[in-house]
Amino acid sequence: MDLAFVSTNVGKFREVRSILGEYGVRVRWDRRRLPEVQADDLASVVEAKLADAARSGQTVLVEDSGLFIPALDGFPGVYSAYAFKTIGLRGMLTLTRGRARGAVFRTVAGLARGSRQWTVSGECRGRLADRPRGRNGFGYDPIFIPNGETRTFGQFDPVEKNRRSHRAQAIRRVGRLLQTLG
Ligand code: ITT
Repeated sequence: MDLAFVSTNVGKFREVRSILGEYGVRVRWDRRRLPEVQADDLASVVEAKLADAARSGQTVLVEDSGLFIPALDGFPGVYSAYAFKTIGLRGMLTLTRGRARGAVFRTVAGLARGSRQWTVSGECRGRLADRPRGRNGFGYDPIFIPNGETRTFGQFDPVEKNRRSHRAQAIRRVGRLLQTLG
């Protein structure tokens, strides 16, 4: 089976391709920037992305992810891409200095086939590192340490990250869904 993954982010594409490969799904990268609505939850962003991306006769996948820091009332959350581009990893660590280190990565994925649509989610709990560590992954990976670990996602190899990340959980749900749909 073939599926189009619509995203500008090559790091996401690589992870999604590898995970859905386990389910026998071939993922094509549709590198389009979809208009991102200003919404305060990932699911609303995904619904809007899906409405734009869905094409009749194709199976289309989109997702939106974010890093939620409880000590900052959930910031950057849905503003994660903007915060990454503006204040970056160092800025995020400065903002959180002296505060509780807890952090949660969340992904909401949306799948469309014909006129039918599904959304699934995944999350990974952890904490912020004191400084960026590791060169793997992308985005906030060098400052995020999943629970039960001492290393950041930036220090995980891609296979390890795909075993436990927020995206891996959401995309495995997509894989199982596709299997039941046939
Ligand atoms: P799209 O075209 O798919 O929207 P994007 O990079 O704009 O790509 P998001 O809005 O979902 O995607 O991403 C929010 C931010 O969170 C962005 O800066 C990402 O780099 C970062 N991010 C998303 N998933 C991540 C992950 O697994 N590890 C680290 N950072 C991640």
